[in-house]
Amino acid sequence: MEKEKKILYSGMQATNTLTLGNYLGALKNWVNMYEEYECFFGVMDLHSLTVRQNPAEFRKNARSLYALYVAAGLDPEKNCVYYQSHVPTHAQLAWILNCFTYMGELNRMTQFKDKSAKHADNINAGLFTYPVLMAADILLYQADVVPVGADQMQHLEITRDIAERFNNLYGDVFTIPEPYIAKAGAKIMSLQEPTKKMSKSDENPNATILLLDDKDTIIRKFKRAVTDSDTVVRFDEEEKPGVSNLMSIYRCVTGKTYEEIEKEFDGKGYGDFKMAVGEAVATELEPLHKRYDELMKEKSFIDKCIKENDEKAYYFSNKTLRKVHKKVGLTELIR
Ligand code: ATP
Ligand code: LTN
Repeated sequence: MEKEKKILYSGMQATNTLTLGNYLGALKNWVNMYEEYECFFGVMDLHSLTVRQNPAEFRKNARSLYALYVAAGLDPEKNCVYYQSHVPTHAQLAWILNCFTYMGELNRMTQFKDKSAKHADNINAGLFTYPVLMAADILLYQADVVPVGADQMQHLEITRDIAERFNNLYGDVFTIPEPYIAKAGAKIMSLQEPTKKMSKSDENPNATILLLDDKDTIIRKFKRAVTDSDTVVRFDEEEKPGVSNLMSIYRCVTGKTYEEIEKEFDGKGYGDFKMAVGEAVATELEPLHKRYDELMKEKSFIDKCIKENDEKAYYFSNKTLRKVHKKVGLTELIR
């Protein structure tokens, strides 16, 4: 592949079902990236194994994630959308990079600290080396940019450190990736505790809008969203975090500015505003639901996309892996 377009890489773990936060903060912004970049998006199923999974459910979630990517508008003929576990180069490079990563660096990762507190009975080595596998994902494709939410910045920094260390030893093997944080939707907050991030592992079902929630559920959850005792729709994250979060969701789905939203609801109460946000989100998700249902039935189409893109990902990533093998002095395959 000629490097005419810059390369973009991202992905999500195949754990649980996606939230409106994952959609507005990540997926929705990926859809048109192919116009500017050569894009690779992984279903990060190897990363999901760092937390114990029920095998049947896990397999279903991974398939559902792939279908959600496509239903949201990621065209698998214009983007390389593939399964991480189907492309062996990821685990192969991760091993090598493990030998170029220090325990001290990994010890500083806040996600490791958070996840080990949450899963105290299963603090496995994979959870510890999670960022090294993520570095391998990114570096294998020589990615120039990696769109992620603010919470993944630390992992991107360690990726850059590992790449620079390797390049200093062996010459320019890896492209040093830049993070790309979307302007709108980078942090959608919980509907129940608007100072906390909307997260798919939240125990309160009213705190999160799931991407596959039906219209009634979406509207009901927005009606129950925590706001404040005032009645004015005004953007002020400090004083009015609940209302501001709803405004930022409304802005993401309608494209309206905060001033336009303030004007639209001038003199109206929170009831009307919440209803409008719920309706707008449900309308945005309606075509996605329809396409998702169709895709889950079009087994052969999805299978074909997975197979072709797995092969493309392997072809591309294997070039980097072979270069790495050569540089570190592993003996070449005899053909
Ligand atoms: P968990 O709740 O289990 O930590 P998560 O909902 O944060 O999971 P990830 O798979 O870690 O989901 O994230 C996938 C992508 O979605 C990442 O790029 C992440 O930054 C983004 N993302 C997740 N939650 C939000 C949110 N509330 N607002 C904006 N972006 C988000
Ligand atoms: N750690 C990321 C998922 C992820 C990823 C990647 C994102 C795994 N490998 C490579 C971007 C690039 C997460 O939890 N969101």
